Amino acid sequence: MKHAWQITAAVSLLWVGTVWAATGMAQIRGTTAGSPVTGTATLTDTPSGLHVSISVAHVAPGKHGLHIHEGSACGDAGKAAGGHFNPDGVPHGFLPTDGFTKAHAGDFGNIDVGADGTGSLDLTLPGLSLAGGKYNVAGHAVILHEKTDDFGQPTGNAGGRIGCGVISVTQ
Ligand SMILES: [Cu+2]
Repeated sequence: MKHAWQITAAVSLLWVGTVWAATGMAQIRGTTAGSPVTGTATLTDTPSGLHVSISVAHVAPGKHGLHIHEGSACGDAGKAAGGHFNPDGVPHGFLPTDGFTKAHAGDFGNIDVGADGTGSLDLTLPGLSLAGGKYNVAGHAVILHEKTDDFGQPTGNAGGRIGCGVISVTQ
């Protein structure tokens, strides 16, 4: 039989794990047959927001739009991921500076890819989470676009979807 303090400790750890320590990832792959695009998104719930670290490789140099989309599938050249993750039904923007009232919750802007075909993006986004609620990104798809997000309406004119991966909670 467990002592009360052991049960309390176990419950506390579970609570901390659920609220602050959740981690997730998405394995990004090319959306068309033979595409060399690869990448990884690593997500961590922290007290200051969801830390998102994304790296990609084998991508054409330049800025590429990077968003969380509503769907949880990557088929049909990425179209299966649906529209942007936009639980508030607001205009398109850049979440880190525009916030939830002027940007979609999935508006991560662009990832800058260098001449060697690799790029990385690190953002900490207050309000986003892996642990439930309106802004829970778990189960949604990370989409890497063919072109630059110019922040025009309705979705930034970023063209086709060259990379995609669905976010899963790992811990
Ligand atoms: Cu997008």
